[in-house]
Amino acid sequence: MSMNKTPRSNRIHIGIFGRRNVGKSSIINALTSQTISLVSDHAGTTTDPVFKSMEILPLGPCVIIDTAGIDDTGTLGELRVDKTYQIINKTDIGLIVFDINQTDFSFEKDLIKEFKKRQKPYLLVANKTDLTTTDKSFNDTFRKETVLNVSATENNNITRLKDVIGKTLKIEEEKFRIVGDLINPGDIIILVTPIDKAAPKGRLILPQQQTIRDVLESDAISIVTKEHELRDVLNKLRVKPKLVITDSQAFLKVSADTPKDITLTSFSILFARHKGDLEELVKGAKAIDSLKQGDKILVSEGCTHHRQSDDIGTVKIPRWLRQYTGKDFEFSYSSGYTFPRDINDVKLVIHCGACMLNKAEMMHRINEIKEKGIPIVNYGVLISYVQGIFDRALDPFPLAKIAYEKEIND
Ligand SMILES: Nc1nc2c(ncn2[C@@H]2O[C@H](COP(=O)(O)OP(=O)(O)OP(=O)(O)O)[C@@H](O)[C@H]2O)c(=O)[nH]1
Ligand code: SF4
Ligand SMILES: [Mg+2]
Repeated sequence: MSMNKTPRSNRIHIGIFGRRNVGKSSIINALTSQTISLVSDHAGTTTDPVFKSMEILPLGPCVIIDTAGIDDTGTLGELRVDKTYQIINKTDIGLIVFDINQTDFSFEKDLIKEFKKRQKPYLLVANKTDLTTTDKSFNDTFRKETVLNVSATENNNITRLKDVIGKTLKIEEEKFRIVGDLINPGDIIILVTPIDKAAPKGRLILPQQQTIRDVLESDAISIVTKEHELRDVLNKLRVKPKLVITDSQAFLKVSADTPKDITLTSFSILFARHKGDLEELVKGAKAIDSLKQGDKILVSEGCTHHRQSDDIGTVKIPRWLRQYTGKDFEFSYSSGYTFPRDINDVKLVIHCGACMLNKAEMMHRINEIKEKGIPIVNYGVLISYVQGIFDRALDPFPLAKIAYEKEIND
């Protein structure tokens, strides 16, 4: 596709932030190797955010947003600060640029906070490395952050910067795909969707629809079947499917019917990753084994769907937990957009697949629960755990497996 035909909304937005005169515009020039941003040695040259569409290799079509330096004071300054925060909302990735010889970092730390609040990725860029003779490391100032040392005017480390931008964006994109990052064009994906009493009349539920859509967007092929026909489908196929995705409730049967050399996972695990934080939800599974008789467990659902007689949250999950642990627990329930605040004595939170919640809402819940030190799992993770198929269902997600193994070894 020609870059001119890529609409701005589909381009990667890279926002450049930082104090005045640190070299933001110069970094853009270096990234694009062309002079499109006005550079000068007077602080405050770029007064309004400048949007430029361009193609940056290997990133593809981008919009670079050159912001005004925002360490201004006074009313005009406040307005500018405000504008900059709005720009953060528009960016897919932010570069927080500072001068390598700088000693005060309060401003950059404030910017980091704004990015974190919005769950936006960012990189720290220490510019003007040509003006320092010491080998500076910012490990003490920015623990856990990625800091890249560059020189915009000398073109030092700019290729690496592009590379890291690309990698960070890729990780971010993967977080938001349902399954697209796991499959290739032409792959066959089998979706197993039981049609039982709980299934809505005349349609498929949202996670199934969205997964089919994501498979199609990857130019892959989706075959939708019920659990009883799966074996037959597999026999009729001449090529091995890339992946089988099943409703968690049919996991045992589907796992038995799917040959071990075919990757199998569940809709809820895919959505745990898509909507929340798979690593955190997987780590929470460890708590299942340390639950004590009578412990309080909160089952939380994202919407108030009509409950069936063998409802998953109120009937099946309590039953499975009792069977697995041999203990009885005190369950409480919440549903809809409200989430109980007074949960300090809860030993485990079990959340639904959150198909009706957006990622921000689910992340907010996970973070709040995590801050209280309470483990959280979701339906899919719990079901696969108590049914002994946890390991298999997590095979496509090595990062989550590592997080879990770390947790049990701690
Ligand atoms: N030595 C050196 N000078 C640099 C480097 N990057 C930028 N400069 C200089 O720093 C000054 C400011 O650069 P700009 O790119 O205009 O900085 P800016 O952050 O866009 O500034 P505002 O738009 O005013 O906020 C210019 O004189 C640049 O030539 C670098 O890596 N090394
Ligand atoms: S939001 Fe939760 S409870 Fe509601 S339909 Fe989706 S998974 Fe079920
Ligand atoms: Mg500038």
